[in-house]
Amino acid sequence: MSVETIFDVIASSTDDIRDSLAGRRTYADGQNPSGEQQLAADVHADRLLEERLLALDSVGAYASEEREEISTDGAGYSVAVDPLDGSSNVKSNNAMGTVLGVYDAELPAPGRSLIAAAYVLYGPLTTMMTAHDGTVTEYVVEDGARQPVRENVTLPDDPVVYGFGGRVPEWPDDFSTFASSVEQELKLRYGGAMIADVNQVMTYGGVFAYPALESHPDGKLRLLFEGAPIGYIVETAGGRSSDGSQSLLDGTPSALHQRVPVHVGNAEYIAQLEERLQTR
Ligand code: FDP
Repeated sequence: MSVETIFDVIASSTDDIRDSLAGRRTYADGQNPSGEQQLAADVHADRLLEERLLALDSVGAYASEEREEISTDGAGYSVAVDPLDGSSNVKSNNAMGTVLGVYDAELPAPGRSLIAAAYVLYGPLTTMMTAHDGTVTEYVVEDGARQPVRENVTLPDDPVVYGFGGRVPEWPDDFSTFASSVEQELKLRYGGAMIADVNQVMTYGGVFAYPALESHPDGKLRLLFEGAPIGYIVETAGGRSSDGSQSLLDGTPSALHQRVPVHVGNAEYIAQLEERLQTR
């Protein structure tokens, strides 16, 4: 029940987040803890979700990609939020998302402490994907309310699409070899916001990756806010996730804003990837 209440707060905040975008496409003064410039829209969504999630009795801690410290308010679950994932897409008016992990532990904690995760996709429609109690459900969100459109979501058996982030010359050779074989089988669909790209995989089947890069051996995405919650959703839907050698849920973060290479999708592709990366 309390997890559904957390999901309801996220759903009921989507109109406010969407409505705030028009006037907040400019950069704010600060950087986020990963050293990236923050947009006014990132800061606004972060403050709004902090206030609304911490107001719930079931939530005791709020951590976000946009702030250094964890905000606390008594006992309860720890929520880790990327308030606006893919926010560099605000400028070009392309899709973005919100990502949420509900951890039954003090943060930083491994993905195995997740008891639920969800994401919102701000596309032509606002949709939400939730994973909890072994089930993934997709909703359309209208006027802040969730209407289920797909229950017991599983990755399609016949994968169709792939999307890989980072500059190709920066990919390690073994990842490039894996990518070349994927290109022979699947169709490229890449938009530059993890949530939008992962949602294509959840819809059509396939594989998404933001791999390790030569300049960033740990990749770009953050384990607690992005990698683990997405891994939890994809694995609950029957797919697999990997940091290159193990499930994203098995990584133990030593820092709140730790980065991780992210690979998620149909099991056969993640198996191929791990085989390729481990035969270096
Ligand atoms: P953004 O920086 O626009 O917020 O982690 C954030 C993210 O977007 C992901 O959503 C996306 O997959 C990735 O970074 C894209 O980064 P680059 O355009 O720097 O490759």
